Amino acid sequence: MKKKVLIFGVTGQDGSYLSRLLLKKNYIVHGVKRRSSSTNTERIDDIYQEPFSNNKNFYLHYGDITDSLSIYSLIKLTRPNEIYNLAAQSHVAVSFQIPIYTTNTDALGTLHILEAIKSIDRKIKFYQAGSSEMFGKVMQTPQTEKTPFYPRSPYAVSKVFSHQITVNYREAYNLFATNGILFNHESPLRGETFVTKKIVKALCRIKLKKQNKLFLGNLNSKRDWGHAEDYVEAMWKIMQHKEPEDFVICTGKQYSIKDFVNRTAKFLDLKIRWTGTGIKQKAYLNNKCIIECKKKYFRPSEVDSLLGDYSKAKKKLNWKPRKNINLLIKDMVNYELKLINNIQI
Ligand code: NAP
Ligand code: G4F
Repeated sequence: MKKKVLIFGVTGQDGSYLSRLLLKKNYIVHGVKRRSSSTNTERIDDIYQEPFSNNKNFYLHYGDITDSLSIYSLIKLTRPNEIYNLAAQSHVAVSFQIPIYTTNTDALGTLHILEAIKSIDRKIKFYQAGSSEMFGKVMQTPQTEKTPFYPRSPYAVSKVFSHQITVNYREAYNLFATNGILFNHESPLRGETFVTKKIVKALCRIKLKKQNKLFLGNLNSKRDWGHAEDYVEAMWKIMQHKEPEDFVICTGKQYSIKDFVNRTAKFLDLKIRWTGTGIKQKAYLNNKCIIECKKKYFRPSEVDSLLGDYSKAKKKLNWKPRKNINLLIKDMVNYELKLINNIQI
């Protein structure tokens, strides 16, 4: 019999890649989308597009992880073998502006799902989308599964709650409940306001003379960036492991935001020149200023440096990242250029 999966957050970057992976692995995929006044299914429309195509292995349901009854009903209706909780208000900077909403979704939402599993069927496997943001003001480098958490935003604090409650339900009720501690992962489907997408999109548009300037925040923070396609494979492997355990998923390489800008500019053959330091940094192309920093993009408390160690995942799951930062940039730039050119037509 085919395995069934229920994905919360199916309309997001990871939801889209995970759905494709699991459909290829012959799963029946049930995805949960939120009611929205405008379309929010662009990332999965090619899998499921009524009435043009009707993928018999892919189903969408309305739901919201802050609505415990809707979660309970969906789990009862679909009776999945595996549940992936990818749903979240996933923007760190936004979490400072809407902290209570973020906590309701990113912390309590997880508990609603775990409670439903506990009362419906304790054999359902559960994956929680944890984040390297939980390491925050890092206590050691590189970060491993044993590194203590020091969250620096309402988003990260909520994710720490979700991580710990997942461990607690595993220990207290013997659930197959797992945490992936994923470092930043990007792709052509990355949300528009995350820094990599913002940089790639703007530099492509500047190259094609469709935009004059890009405004950014802190250029000095460092991230360990991987490709979402590689990371959803890790999620699946975590769920197939014989024991429910927690895993750090990362590349083990670190770059600053400025490095990311420079690599993207180089790929696009834009010869940029920097001046200034801190918030006064500016980048010039042919003596025209194309990048400036704005205070509004800085965070009340920043995570300066993230760098992971994926030794445990390599040893126990036989997982390692396939795409490095250059392949990631190539993938994102090519997608963006194609999109802009299609819009031109
Ligand atoms: P994303 O693109 O922002 O997707 C988030 C998904 O959650 C969207 O489908 C969104 O629906 C949905 N959602 C938000 N609030 C919801 C609610 N109350 N009820 C139901 N669904 C809701 O995020 P992502 O990059 O794919 O990340 C997936 C998960 O991994 C998130 O939990 C994120 O926090 C975590 N994570 C991400 C990274 C990363 O670098 N990408 C790293 C570590 C952890 P709409 O489409 O309607 O907004
Ligand atoms: O792209 P970001 O917004 O990602 P951030 O904050 O690291 O969070 C992402 O990764 C986490 C995993 O570590 C996920 F859990 C989370 O859901 C999300 O996917 O910002 C990256 C860095 C930050 O230091 C930020 O201050 O880029 C800096 N930055 C500089 N200028 C900017 C900008 N970030 C954004 N979003 N926009 C800017 O203009």
